[in-house]
Amino acid sequence: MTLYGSPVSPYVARVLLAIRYKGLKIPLADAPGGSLKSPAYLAINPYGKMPALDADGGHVIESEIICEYLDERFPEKSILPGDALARARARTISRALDLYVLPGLLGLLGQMNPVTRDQPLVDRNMADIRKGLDGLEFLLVGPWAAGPQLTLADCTLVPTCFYLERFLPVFGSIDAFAGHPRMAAVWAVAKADPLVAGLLDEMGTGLDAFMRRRPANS
Ligand SMILES: N[C@@H](CCC(=O)N[C@@H](CS)C(=O)NCC(=O)O)C(=O)O
Repeated sequence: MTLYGSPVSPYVARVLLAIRYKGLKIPLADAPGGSLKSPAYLAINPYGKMPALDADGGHVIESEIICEYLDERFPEKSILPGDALARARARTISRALDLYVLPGLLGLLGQMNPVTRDQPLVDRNMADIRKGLDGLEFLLVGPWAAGPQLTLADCTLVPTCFYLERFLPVFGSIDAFAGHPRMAAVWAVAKADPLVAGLLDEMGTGLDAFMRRRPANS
């Protein structure tokens, strides 16, 4: 098996955390054909997005589906433990982050420069992020996102918190963690875990390199 993508993507990082928690050895590689829009990669993922998993005989796309696929193939150390209700809780937290926090957060990436910033867009995204985080405050269980151990919910929450911590101070208007104590508590538990800490280091290195490569006006 091979996972295509870069750890700077929160969607790739989510799958990497699942892989590492499960103790799997699946290498990470750049998109075949040299880019996400190459014919070779579009034949794997027609949306031209990372990640994609070469699953030995077929491909799986969409980060959450890849995580679930790996958990089914290698059930030994599950990221969806417990009964049906516990699994639903973990999936709900992961889905809520995907739908209600990550789009607004990643939409800030092109708004870093105060000179070229579209302030109404930033304000809309901030309002969306706040609403998403308010809902999560209700959903999170603790000490990990969905209970006593790392689950699919944490695989999504960790990369999201990384970006909340890196991006929101640039815009100055909300402190995601001060206003959301449950989120702050889960984030503190996650960050103290060596597996998570290693991934966060890789994401940080990747994001720093990505920002250096970006045009100065974005
Ligand atoms: N829903 C997808 C989202 C994947 C996604 O948006 N990946 C971004 C990187 S963070 C990407 O590949 N963007 C490239 C593009 O859209 O051209 C998933 O969960 O896998």
